[in-house]
Amino acid sequence: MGLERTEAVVPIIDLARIYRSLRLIRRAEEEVARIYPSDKIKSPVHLSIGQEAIAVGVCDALRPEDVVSPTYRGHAAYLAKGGSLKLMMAELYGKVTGVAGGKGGSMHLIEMGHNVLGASAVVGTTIPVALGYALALKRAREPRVVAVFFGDGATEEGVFSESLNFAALQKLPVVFVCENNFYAIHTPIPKRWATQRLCERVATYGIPTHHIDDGDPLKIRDVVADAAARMRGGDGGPVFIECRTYRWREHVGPNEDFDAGYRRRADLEPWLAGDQVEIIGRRLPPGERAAIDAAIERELAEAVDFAETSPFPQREALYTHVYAGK
Ligand SMILES: Cc1ncc(C[n+]2csc(CCOP(=O)(O)OP(=O)(O)O)c2C)c(N)n1
Ligand SMILES: [Mg+2]
Repeated sequence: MGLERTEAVVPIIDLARIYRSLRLIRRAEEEVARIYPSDKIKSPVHLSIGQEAIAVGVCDALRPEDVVSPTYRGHAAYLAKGGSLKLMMAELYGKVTGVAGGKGGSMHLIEMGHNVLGASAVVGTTIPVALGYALALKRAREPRVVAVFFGDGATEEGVFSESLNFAALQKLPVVFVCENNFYAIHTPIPKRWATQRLCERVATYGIPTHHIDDGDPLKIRDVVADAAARMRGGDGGPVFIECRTYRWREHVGPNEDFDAGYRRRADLEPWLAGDQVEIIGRRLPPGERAAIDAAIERELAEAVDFAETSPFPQREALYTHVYAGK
């Protein structure tokens, strides 16, 4: 039998912690966008401004020993899981102090100290890797769970369907998190899917599904906390959450793109009105919120300074980390 849902297995909701995480990610990415035209950031950036609440809701329900598998749009999952802002910023600058020694960039964040698996630019490919990790955890009987993030576009890859089947069959402790922002680059879902009934499709594999429309991090947290408690008790297989969301900036790069012809600024308006950073922020006492904001600005300034003053890797670094063990 699975564990009952108690405070012992589900951490208490701490709105200040959730707000801090949301605000940190928002401000970090705004800062990346501000710096980007200077060309000091050497890596393409896929910003998740507007989508932060999904990673925050998921990660707030996890424990430090749990694992997340982000995508190339992965700053939010990395930071929400506790990854260092300084080391991320240095990575974006291509500096040797970055999380991947300055050789991975924004799309290849990795931080095993916080159980953040390496991200990849190749759509869908991290899903089976996350499953492999979950299989290893299950075989070792470790009460840990893996949350794997991917976009709506990734659900079109064959490996997504294979992974659903395998995870359901093996009852793997995996939380599948689809960040459905309605677009794969510039192509909207109606041009890609015959129906929008993603959860129904996933349910046919024997996986419980949840659909969250407004990006509310507390609802997302609740679903993940319940699922994780069941998985830790050895009594739960995978779960799938479709979180609808909206990408406020262009697919890759720091700018808005409402003049690109594939979507309208009016489509953004409801998402601005439903901005979870604001919604959660308004629930805090103003003084507490201001103190969190001020601390984040200090942390950001330190991270940018760290990235700017760190050295680039040496030429010899080109020949390391090419093959495993070297
Ligand atoms: C296997 C593969 N096919 C195509 C691409 C090109 N590509 C990069 S991002 C992307 C869109 C993916 O959309 P989605 O999964 O919805 O994620 P989002 O970018 O919206 O977060 C595509 C097609 C790729 N990187 N890898
Ligand atoms: Mg998408």
